[in-house]
Amino acid sequence: MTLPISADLIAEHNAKGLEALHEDYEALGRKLARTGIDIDAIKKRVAGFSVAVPSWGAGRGGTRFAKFPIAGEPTNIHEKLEDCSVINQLSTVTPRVSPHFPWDKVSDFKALREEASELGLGWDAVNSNTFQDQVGQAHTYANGSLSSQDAGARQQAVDHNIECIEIGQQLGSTDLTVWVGDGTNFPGQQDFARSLDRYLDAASQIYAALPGDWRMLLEHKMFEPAFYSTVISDWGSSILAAQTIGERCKCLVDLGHHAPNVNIEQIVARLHRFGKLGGFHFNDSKYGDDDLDSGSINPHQLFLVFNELAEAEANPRDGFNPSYMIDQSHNVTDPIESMLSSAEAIAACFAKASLVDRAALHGAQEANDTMMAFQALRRAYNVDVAPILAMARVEAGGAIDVLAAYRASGYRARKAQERKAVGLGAGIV
Ligand code: LRH
Ligand code: MN
Repeated sequence: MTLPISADLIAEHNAKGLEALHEDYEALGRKLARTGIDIDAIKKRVAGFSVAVPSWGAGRGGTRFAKFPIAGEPTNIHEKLEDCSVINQLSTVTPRVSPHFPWDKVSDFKALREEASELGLGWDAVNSNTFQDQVGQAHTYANGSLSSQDAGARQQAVDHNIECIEIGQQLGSTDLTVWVGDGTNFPGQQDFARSLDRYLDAASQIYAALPGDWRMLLEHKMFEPAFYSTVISDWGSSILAAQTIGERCKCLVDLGHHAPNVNIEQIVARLHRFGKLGGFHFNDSKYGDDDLDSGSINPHQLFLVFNELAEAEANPRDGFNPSYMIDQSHNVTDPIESMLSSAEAIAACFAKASLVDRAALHGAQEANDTMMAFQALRRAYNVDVAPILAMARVEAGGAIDVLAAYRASGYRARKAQERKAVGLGAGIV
């Protein structure tokens, strides 16, 4: 394996902080032991945690107004994999990449799989794209894809999703994420029931092509690109569609796809209750689908989502195997730094949720002791788990301070010399 950052550089960086880390870790260990928690057990859980990074997040993102590229940003999937490898090398919690097609299309996927494995990376869910027209495409998606009234567009979208499955099989993936932007901008533009029925019929054709060990993850979204109605607009439409389509059709929760202040942690509990919790796209937002860094706006909500995941893990329904993936648009930061920071925020919420005294919580809930129930969560949320995350990272060959190590590596400046410049543009990629 030839990794982009030298192990010596990471060791050198860690050497400066190791003594302080051990001090902080032992102090936290003594504090947690007083409440009966074994810090090494939490570290072991954290060492087993991972979240996938989106290939499309390795480059700068943008809005409809503009995208401002940075020097040395990746220009193809090969360079994106290199950057994703840097994130995993330093964080040790992002060993998989979630690709998007046709953005990441190559002629030899077997070679791409080997290339990724050489970089210490595997593959998570593959994402289809029927929200953009490709050059030379026979049928436009301007009026929708899986729900389009145009049978040709629907069949084209079905075929594309099946092609994504075939690509995913070559990469070793076992999940297909299906997000469609299908919807309307005007009342009356399309019939809600007929649109959904067309979607269900087309999605069922994709499901019929799903290999036995694969899942199909439906991603709901309230609005954008449609601004009056969206075919799969919320968890209700998604779970009903997943129940209609098939057992291995599950629901994916993109945190940014809900109206402000929606109780997303309750949606997680509901989807799990009915055995339909398939996965996540982690990010954060203040207004719309802002695709901001996970935990950067509302870290408490992310903690409450992981609290529900800890409850779900303890009470499996049709198993418990949600895919954890990041889905962000890095418009103003170095994408590698944003994904390092986001992976840390996500792992921190997983660790804090593991610190909740569930017996105390459940006891207080049964006793209607509201304050003590809330305090059971708040006590865990208030723990600074950074020493646990850093110790787990160091023991896995990662960096104590991921951002400092990344900056010390001079990786981006090096890539700015090697890579061709990305042109100005707009949009997410
Ligand atoms: C839609 C979405 C979806 C991806 C796209 C890049 O907003 O969240 O998951 O296909 O972003
Ligand atoms: Mn998403």
